[in-house]
Amino acid sequence: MSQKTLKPIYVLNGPNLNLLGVREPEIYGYDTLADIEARCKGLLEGTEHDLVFRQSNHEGQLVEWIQEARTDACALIINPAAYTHTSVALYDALKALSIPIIECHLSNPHAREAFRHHSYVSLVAKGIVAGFGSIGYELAIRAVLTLVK
Ligand code: CA2
Repeated sequence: MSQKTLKPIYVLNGPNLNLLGVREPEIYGYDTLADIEARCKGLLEGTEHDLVFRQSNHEGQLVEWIQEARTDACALIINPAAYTHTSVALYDALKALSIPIIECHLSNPHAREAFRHHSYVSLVAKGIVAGFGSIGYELAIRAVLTLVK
């Protein structure tokens, strides 16, 4: 098995995204998180980057992984889910990173309830992908590959 020579791309997912493909497909689509992970992995075949793809329902766990990404990742793609709109803790953790951060959403939060219109994460994101469903993750991976080249 050959070792990849460059740091991995981290993809972190926030609360309830483990329910993807199981509940509310009219908003979030039919793909599961495992389907999305497999397609993102496929995009990294033939590159020197591995994928670290994780989901947690816990804010503190996400903070720990963001801190880990500071040293271990070349870039971070994050769908913070509801914490997008509420979490100063995630914002503070993200602010400490010097790698590119891409904010990724399945839906377009700006076309939804007013409480989804503000994002703490956007303040520190290099770019945002939203509203394209699960392929948004692949668009984010492609953006990262261009950014870290
Ligand atoms: O559109 C997105 O990706 C969101 O980050 C999804 C969050 C929402 O709070 C954000 O405003 C926008 C919600 C994730 C909940 O995921 C579920 C998936 C399937 C069934 C139920 C919830």
